Amino acid sequence: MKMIRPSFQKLMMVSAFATSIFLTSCSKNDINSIDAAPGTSVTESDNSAPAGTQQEQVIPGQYIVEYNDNALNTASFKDEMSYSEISAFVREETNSLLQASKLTDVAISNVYSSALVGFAAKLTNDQVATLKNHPNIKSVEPDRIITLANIKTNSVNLSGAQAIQYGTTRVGSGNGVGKRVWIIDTGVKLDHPDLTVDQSKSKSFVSGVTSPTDGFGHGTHVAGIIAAKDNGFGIKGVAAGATVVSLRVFDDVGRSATSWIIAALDYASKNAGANDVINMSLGSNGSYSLDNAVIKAANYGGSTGKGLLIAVAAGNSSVSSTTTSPARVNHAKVFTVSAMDINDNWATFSNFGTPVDFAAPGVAIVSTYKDGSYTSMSGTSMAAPHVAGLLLLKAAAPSANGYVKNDPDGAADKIAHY
Ligand SMILES: [Ca+2]
Ligand SMILES: [Ca+2]
Repeated sequence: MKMIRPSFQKLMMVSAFATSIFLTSCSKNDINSIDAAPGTSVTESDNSAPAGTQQEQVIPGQYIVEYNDNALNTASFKDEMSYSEISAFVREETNSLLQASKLTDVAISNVYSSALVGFAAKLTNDQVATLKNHPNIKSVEPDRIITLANIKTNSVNLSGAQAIQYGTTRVGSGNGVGKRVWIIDTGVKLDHPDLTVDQSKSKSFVSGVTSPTDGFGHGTHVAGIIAAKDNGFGIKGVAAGATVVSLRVFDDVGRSATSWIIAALDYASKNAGANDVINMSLGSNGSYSLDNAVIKAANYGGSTGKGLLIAVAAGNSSVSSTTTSPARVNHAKVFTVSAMDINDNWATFSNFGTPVDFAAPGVAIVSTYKDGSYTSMSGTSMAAPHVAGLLLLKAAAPSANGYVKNDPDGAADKIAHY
């Protein structure tokens, strides 16, 4: 179906991943052609720099602070209070702690109440030292800003009957209507005709940006793989017709910060329902706070068992995913996903290693796009949402069907299946 030139794999690898947060898709200028379904035509759109040339840099004076697990016992009243009430409580307690510690002029940019409990703030070196020594503080980590290059796309005009994509066929699909996925990404095109977006719950965590729509062109693609409607046109998602919530953490030029991503996890933890799913087709080099926020989201609800199921992209740097957050998180409800092609062959850009739970299709995937149309993209960003769709359908770990070929770590990943 898709013709891939030999240069493909090399071009996927441009990421300076060791020092980057990434959106785990790659440029598609390497895809020679797309044999689209009947009634389709293919056009090239090649007006951007290669994806993967992202940079991650510390934001001077900006930190993510986490409380010890029982310092502010928000879990004990999380069911009685609204998200804004519980957030206000953490802000109040934080102000009290800062005052008691004689820390003045601290600008708090985020408070976290429902995944990890803590805050993000501007701090001087002396203030950081004081907080690190405070008995109620577990960690103080520099916040980082992440800048992405544009993503190249091959736009696909799906003007005929609905075309079932190979990835959906390979992993299996079902009726997702009434199920709900929270997508932490560049936003989602809110009125794409092939998607059902819950606009009231969707939210931007980007500083100075209020709209949760997709200004960059990545999150809408992820959304379609998971949840495109079974409606006779366009494509069909793995959990077709599931409701999408856009949690936007990248701005129009592809910039994010670790503190924004944690804010999105925090919001989802409190507001999601039982058996909801989070998709994270993003990552960075190791971040203790980001890993911890994912673990806390997966544990949310504790013995009541609500805890969210989370699909995470392994990353695109051909390295062990043990170097990558949150891909390296090992948790029964967190599923790290490597990428393969239409023939079950390993996508050589994909990260590997023991954190990987499943392989899924991630090469030349056609899905919904930010302008309301359809496009092809490649990356572990496209593999993770196949697994997110299965998590929605099963409310549990996917089954498996076969093993990926040529897995570089010598332990072939199971291929996710309904
Ligand atoms: Ca459709
Ligand atoms: Ca493996």
